Amino acid sequence: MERTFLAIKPDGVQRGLVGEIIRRFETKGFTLVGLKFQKVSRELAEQHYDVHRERPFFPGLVEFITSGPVVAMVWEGDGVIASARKIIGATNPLNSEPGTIRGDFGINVGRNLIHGSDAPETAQKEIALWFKDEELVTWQPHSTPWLH
Ligand code: 3AN
Repeated sequence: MERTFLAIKPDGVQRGLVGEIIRRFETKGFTLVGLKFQKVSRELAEQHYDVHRERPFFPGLVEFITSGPVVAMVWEGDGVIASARKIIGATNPLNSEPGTIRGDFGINVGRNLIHGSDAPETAQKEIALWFKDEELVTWQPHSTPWLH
């Protein structure tokens, strides 16, 4: 079963949107398999954003993600990687459609509330970076897995 890594960034936590954001993935029908609330070390932040190392916004990105606690999560379900990206919306909240998390709650590309893995390889890498195997819970929410 496909899994993705999502993280509610410090702005999402500060604005009291944790419940609202989690609700969207729950009601869509995806299954939560990992969840933790933590301050992010500079080392973890730099590893997480390694592909952006050469971008001009990299220092600000690391500064921001380490500035306050984040909610790190792993979600599971058919097509969850692409679907979560749709639920999240475009990178720049000014271009995100209403109905998406960023479209409904954000206006600033540097404060876009939530991160979601963009492909199967990045999902695998990010899950391994943020979670130990034993922190992930394999479970069936229903005896009828098609019913959400
Ligand atoms: P996404 O989070 O939609 O996958 P990426 O991977 O292109 O977007 O960028 C990673 C993060 O870098 C974004 N979530 C955003 O916080 C930040 N970012 C991207 N582009 C810019 C930019 N032009 N200025 C400032 N921050 C940016």
